[in-house]
Amino acid sequence: MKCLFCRIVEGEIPSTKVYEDERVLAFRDIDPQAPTHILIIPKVHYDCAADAPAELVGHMAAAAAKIAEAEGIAADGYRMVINTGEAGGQSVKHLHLHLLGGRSMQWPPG
Ligand code: DGP
Repeated sequence: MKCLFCRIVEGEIPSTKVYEDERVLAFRDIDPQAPTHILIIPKVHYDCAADAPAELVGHMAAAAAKIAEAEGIAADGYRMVINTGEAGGQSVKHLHLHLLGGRSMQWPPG
C-alpha cells in the first residue's frame, strides 16, 4: 500500500502546496507547531535520510531555505528538523524535513 506522503505527492490526498520542483514537494503541516510549519518531502519514497542520496537531502535543505525566504521567516531565523525512527518522533515513514519558524524555538527541544 502507498504511504500517506506518496498519496499526497500523487494528489490522492489534498495538501496546501507551497513549493514544488522536479524532486521535492513542500506543503503545510496539518498540525502546525509554529506559525510557519512546512514539510519538504522527496517525490520518490525513502523511509528516512539514511536511505536517500545525500545530494537529495541537501536539495531538500536548499528548498527549505528558499521557502523560508519566500515565507518571510529567514531574517529572524528558523528551524529544520528530520525526525528519524520511533525514538526520533517519526510518525510518517516517508522522509520529510520540517521547516518551522515565526516564533522563538526552545533548545533543547522537548
Ligand atoms: P513526523 O512526526 O516527523 O513523522 O511528522 C509527520 C508530520 O506530518 C506531522 O507533523 C503531521 C503531518 N501530517 C500527518 N498527516 C498529514 C496530512 O495528511 N497532511 C499534512 N499536510 N500533514 C500531515
